[in-house]
Amino acid sequence: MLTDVIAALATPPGRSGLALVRVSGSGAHEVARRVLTRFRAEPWRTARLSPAVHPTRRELLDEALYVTYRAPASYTGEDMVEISTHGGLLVPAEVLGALHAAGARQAVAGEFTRRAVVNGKLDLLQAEAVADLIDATAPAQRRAALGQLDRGLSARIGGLREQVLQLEALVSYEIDFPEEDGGPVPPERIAEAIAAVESALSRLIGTAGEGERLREGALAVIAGRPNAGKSSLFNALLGSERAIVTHVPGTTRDAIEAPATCGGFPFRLIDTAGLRESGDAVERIGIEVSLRYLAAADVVIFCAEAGRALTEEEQGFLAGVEAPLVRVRTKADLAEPSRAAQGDEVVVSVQTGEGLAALRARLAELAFTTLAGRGDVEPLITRERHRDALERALLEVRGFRCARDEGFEGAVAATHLRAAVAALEDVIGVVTAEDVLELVFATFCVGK
Ligand SMILES: Nc1nc2c(ncn2[C@@H]2O[C@H](COP(=O)(O)OP(=O)(O)OP(=O)(O)O)[C@@H](O)[C@H]2O)c(=O)[nH]1
Ligand SMILES: [Mg+2]
Repeated sequence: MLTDVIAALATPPGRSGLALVRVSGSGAHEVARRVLTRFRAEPWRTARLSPAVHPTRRELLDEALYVTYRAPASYTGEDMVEISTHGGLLVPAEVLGALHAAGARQAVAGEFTRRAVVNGKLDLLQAEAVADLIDATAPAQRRAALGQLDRGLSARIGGLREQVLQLEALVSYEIDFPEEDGGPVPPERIAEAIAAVESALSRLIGTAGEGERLREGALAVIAGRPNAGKSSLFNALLGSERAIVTHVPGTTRDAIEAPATCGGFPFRLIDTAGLRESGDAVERIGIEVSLRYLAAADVVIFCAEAGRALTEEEQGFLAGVEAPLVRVRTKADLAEPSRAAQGDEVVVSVQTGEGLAALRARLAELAFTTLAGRGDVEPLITRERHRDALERALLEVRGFRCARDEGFEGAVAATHLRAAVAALEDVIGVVTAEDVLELVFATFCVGK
């Protein structure tokens, strides 16, 4: 296991008041001592001031604040030093350079958290939660990440693992005492236990749709005829003039994507080219792109001006939409109020701001129905990695049930349960293979 001393900036380079440089590994304190002239390791976890100098040139680089940690009581589980320097481009980079000159190696992306996992400070789900928290742009993402960091998901999957182990214990009686009448454990009891595990696994797998959408942002595609006010609505939902708006129909030629938060949930909002028969080659391509996005949409926001009847084309389009749909009537400020709303339409005006809050709420409800309805009490799975492993576990439990039904020998059937336990352990990261670690930490930032 690698425990050499690593150092990296934990804050992004750029103009800022402060920056944080982290040092970790066995020998981290000695490395820091060569740079921080007034370094003292103890007392641990106490902030102290020291000049930071280059170890060979002896040039003064900064007046820094530092905190020491002793293994295993640190984020990585190793000896650590965290140095707060002044911010900006130069000072943090020079302090980091000094630490390298003093014997530290530049950390690779995610290496601090990876060491935390290897040293048992975090399980794999918690490490992923750290990355999710850093990437969070919407409050719902933060809540899910914090719940996962607090071992909410680990505990749930640990509970499932426990359930499978108990099932294994139940059937092991049968294996040990096969000739007893019906075995010491009534078969119904085993059947019930199998059903309970299967349904608990299915329930958790059922959270994957919204869970993965929560991590990635729901794809909300704005569609409608040219000039319907799509780009105006797109800009209003973003709160910035991102897309070009003109009175000329066919203004938007290409799909434009931007992240937006609606009702506390993350969305990837797409403005598209207006849908119509067009002789213009560029516009036609734009329309084809619109249709591709529509096919992938989690929610479709259909726009038509308030106060007019929908055309046959529009009605045909609406009939063909498969994703959840919000029907929006735009430019409410121009329409007569009595004719504005119909059925479940949301009437909006980007001029007055009318209806925008209602539209945001509706989008959150449609794209995150369960999450928006039930709050955050239940853990959910947010990655393909989790879903794959849980599906494997479910398949093995089903395999176990079938093997029993077909009268396989108990020990043979039980191998399925072993495999199910292994799949669940994979998700939590009880024993983690090197390639799984590589995959999980590939997307991390340096310094985390
Ligand atoms: N008064 C009023 N005008 C609006 C409103 N929304 C859009 N408009 C106007 O309607 C015209 C078309 O708006 P866009 O947002 O460019 O329409 P679009 O659907 O993106 O059009 P294409 O890109 O051509 O498909 C512009 O002149 C906007 O200023 C609104 O709420 N009130
Ligand atoms: Mg447009």
